[in-house]
This record gives sequence, structure tokens and C-alpha cells, in this order.
Amino acid sequence: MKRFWSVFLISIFALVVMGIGAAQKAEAQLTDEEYKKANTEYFNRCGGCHGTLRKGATGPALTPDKTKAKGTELLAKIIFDGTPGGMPGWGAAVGVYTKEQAEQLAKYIQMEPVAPPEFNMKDIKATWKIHVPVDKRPTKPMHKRNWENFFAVILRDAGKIGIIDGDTKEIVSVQDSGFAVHTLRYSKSGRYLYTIGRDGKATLVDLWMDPIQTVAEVKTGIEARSIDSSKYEGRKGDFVDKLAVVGNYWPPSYVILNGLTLEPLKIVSTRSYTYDTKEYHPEPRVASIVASHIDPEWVINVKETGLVLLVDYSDIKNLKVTTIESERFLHDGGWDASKRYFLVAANMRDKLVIVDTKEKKLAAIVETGVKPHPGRGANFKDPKYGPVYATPHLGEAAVALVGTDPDRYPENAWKVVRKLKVAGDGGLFIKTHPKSKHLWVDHTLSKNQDAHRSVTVYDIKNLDAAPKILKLTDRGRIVHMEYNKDGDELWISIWDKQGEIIVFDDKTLTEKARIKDPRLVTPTGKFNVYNTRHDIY
Ligand code: DHE
Repeated sequence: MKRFWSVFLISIFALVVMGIGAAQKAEAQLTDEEYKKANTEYFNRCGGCHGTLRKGATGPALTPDKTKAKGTELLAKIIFDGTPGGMPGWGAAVGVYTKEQAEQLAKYIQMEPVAPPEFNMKDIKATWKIHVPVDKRPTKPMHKRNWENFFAVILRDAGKIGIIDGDTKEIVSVQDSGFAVHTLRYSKSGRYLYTIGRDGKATLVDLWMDPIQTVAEVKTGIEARSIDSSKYEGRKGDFVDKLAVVGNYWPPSYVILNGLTLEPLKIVSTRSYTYDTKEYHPEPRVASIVASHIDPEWVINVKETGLVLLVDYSDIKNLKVTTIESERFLHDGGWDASKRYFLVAANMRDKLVIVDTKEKKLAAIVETGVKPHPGRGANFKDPKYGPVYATPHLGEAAVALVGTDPDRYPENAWKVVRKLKVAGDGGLFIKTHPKSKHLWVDHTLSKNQDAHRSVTVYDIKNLDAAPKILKLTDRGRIVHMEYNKDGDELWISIWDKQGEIIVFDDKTLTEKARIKDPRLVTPTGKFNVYNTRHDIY
């Protein structure tokens, strides 16, 4: 009799669950196949802005209580055409969805969100592979190339990284990586390249080997965006190439790795409470990470809670973390020229947060404009206002210059001292170099085709003069700039299925070369070994 009741209750429970599932599907009218596809697309393209749990971040929440009120037709139109608030038109502008696919996603986001599974140490360890053990690696460079002037280029949709010799402009090597790699960093010595895919797969590439090889890999989570190495030298060089850290979007955490093997050493969850309203947040994602040069420390920015973590890696068993309350929606950022202050965008709050890593506290928060997006930003000396840090904006056609020298220019420190007009909104990246007199700005996500195919270039010595607008392509979008080691060439990507890299003579602003190769599939970020390793931007 007891057995009868348990079977009966389990059957009722199963019927209820199946009923809910069927009701959801019926309501949303998606076949199993369509649901699977929409689910994958959501995590690949939408989760970054709207959150893995659809609770919102850079983009608004997409929970059924919000989406059902809008209905399939309007949601599909938004997905296809984009919004003035900065969401790209995934059909009309970016061209990755048909109207039918936009409609399927519109139906999907009206259904209850499903949380992806957790990913514990056992799961991480199961993905860890050493391809070339440390003792089988060379102790000096095995080729004659000027490896400090290599550029590692993200070949986004190919799931690969291209290594280009900055002197000869040859593609020296193409290495497999995670899915749609997001950002790259180097080890302190510069010989190792760290890559991180959106799928949480990190790889380690040894630039000294001939041929260049991926020597280790590990998947630290299900979604990730950031990685960095231990850049503090220590008294005896104890931290050189020793550790790395990955910032996960899902599960919300950071994972500390052995810098030479990528062996996973420690996972730290970032689930906690928002800094202001003290509400529990189940998905506070790790956005940018930078490594300090003055302390054994990473600056780890937690998006949804608005907390900046200064993580001391000198003793990871007894981890010391300074938790700084700042502003919500922390995203991307970089050092000021002195590398004491870290500036990070709280993009949905239109602000830059400035952290003093020497005093280990918040220095200031400054409003700069609609959705600042600095990438790692750009540092130079404004002829009138002294040292400044510059950021473009996603939501307005302007660059803000913020004073960064509280000792010599206290009246300008942490204030917007100038705003420079650029050719479009949708700005993602900005770049200059200590040896250059130019400031380059892209407008990659502008809806205006002329703008997203151009760059704005200012003369730093004469910021009152009108900038030059250079139209560079008739297809794709212009994205991300990087200098060579000597600071006399500027490299820029044409982000297209068959992409190109344009090399400018930075002095004359004339084109020096166009790197074209069938392997240059959707090139996005480019990272010069010397400049990235020393945080020169
Ligand atoms: Fe990025 C940096 C997150 C969309 C290209 N991007 C970053 C960083 C974060 C981030 C947190 C800072 C990493 C660091 O410094 O440690 N990016 C996100 C997103 O969440 C978002 C909005 C949506 C998503 O789903 O990923 C997003 N990013 C994009 C793009 O669409 C871009 C243009 C192309 C792509 O890869 O899809 C893009 N993001 C980049 C690049 C950097 C970056 C090239 C590194 C710039 C640098 O110079 O450091």
C-alpha cells in the first residue's frame, strides 16, 4: 500500500512537471529543436548583456514578467532591428539572425529562464590538459623572430588565435582556442600568452617554442570574459609567470590557476549582496581583471554587486581580499599612466569608478557620459589639464577625458576636464601610445554605417582642432586598435567574416599595409606582447 502511494505521488508530480513544460512550450510554440537552438543562441549572444539568469545587467532583465507584456512581435522586432539604447540590430545591422530566428528567440525569452549547471573543481580538473610539460619547454626563444613585437589576434568566429610578427606582418601561427575568445593577456616574462573563450576555456601558448605551441588548457566555467597573470615581480622574481586567474560569468566566480600549467588551484565564488541595497544576487559576474605591478594583487571587478576586489595572491591558501564598495555594473577598464589607479566603467550608471591600489580604497566616482566603454582606456598628457585617462561611450558620440594626477593637478583630478566629439556613438575602444601624438577612437556599434566603418583621430597636442575622420572599409565594422612595440604603427581590425588588419604609419596617418589572409576570420582584439605585458595604453 505504501509503495502504491509513493508511485501514485511520483506520477502526479511528473504529470504536473510535464504539464508545466508542455504549457510553456505550447504558449511559446517552440519545437524541442527550436528551443535547443534558441537556448544556445541566448547563452552565446544575449547572456553577456542580459545575464545568464536573464535578470539583466548592461541590458534590461528578460524575465517572463517583463517579456510577456511586450509579446512576440515587438520582441522579435527589437532583436532584429536593435534599440536606440545601444542593443545591436542582430538581424538588420549585425546580420546574424533571420526574421524567423529573431521570432524564435522572442518566444524563448518569454519562457521561464533555465539556470546552467554549476561547474565545480572536479569538473574543472576533468578538462585540464598539459600538452607540453614544463620540463619539455625551451629555456630561451627557439626562433630568431622579434617575439616582443608579436601581435596575438582574436579570430572570434573561428575559435582561434592568430600570432602575427609585428616586424614582417607574417602570420606566424594559428592556435585553437575557446569559443569566441574574449580577451588576451601575457605573463610577466611575456613568453606566455593566456587566452579566455566565452565558453570558459583558457589556453596557454608558449611564444618561445618553434613552432609556437599551445602548452596547456583548462575550462574554468561555463561562461567567462577575463584572464590575467601574476605581474608583480617580487623580491626574487617569485611571482614571475607563477599564477593566472580567470573571471567567470557562470558560475559567478574567479578561478586561480598555476601560471605555467593552468592546473586549477582555487575557486572563489562572487555570489553575495549588492553594495548599495544589500540584496542577495545569485549571479554577480566577474567582468574585467587587471594585475598590479606594485603588489601581488589582482583587481577583480564584480559587475552586479558593484564590488571591486583586491585579491592578494601571495598566499592563496589564506587568501586576503580587500572589498571596495563602488558602483554597480562594473565592466571594462585599465590603469592610469602611473599604474597606481585603476579606472573601470560602471557603464549602466554612466560613470567611471577610480580605485587607488596603493591606499587600497575607492578614490572617486565620476560621471562621464552615456555608457562609458573604455576597453582598457588611453593615457596621455592634455596640454592644458595634465595627465588624463580617456574613454569613449556606447551611448553618445563623445570621448571624456578625466584628470588622473591628484598630486600635481589636484584641481583636475577625477573630473571630466574635456569632452571630445567623435564621428559616432557605439564607441568600444580607444588607443594612444607614449610615443604617439594621436588618439584613435572607434565607433564599432554605431548604427550609422559610415561611423562604424571609420575611426576618429585627434591630435593630442591640439585637442581644440577638429579631428580627422578616416573611412577605412566598405564592409564589416572597424574595431579595436593596438600599437606596435615602438609606438610608431597603429593596427586596426576590419571585423568581418573575411576580415583584414590595417597597419597605419602613426606619424603620417597613412596606410602602411593591409594584412589579408583567408585565416583572418572575424579579427577583433589585437594584443602586442610588449605593450600588453607592460600595460602601455
Ligand atoms: Fe567585450 C573586453 C565583456 C561584447 C570585444 N569585454 C571585455 C571585458 C569584459 C567584456 C568584461 C574586459 C576584460 C578585461 O579587461 O579583463 N563584452 C563583454 C560582454 O559582456 C559583452 C557586452 C557581451 C558578450 O556577450 O560578451 C561584450 N566584446 C563584446 C563584443 O561584441 C566584442 C566587440 C567582440 C566579441 O568578442 O564579441 C567584444 N571585449 C572585446 C575585446 C576586449 C573586450 C576585444 C578586450 C579589449 C582590450 O583592449 O583589452
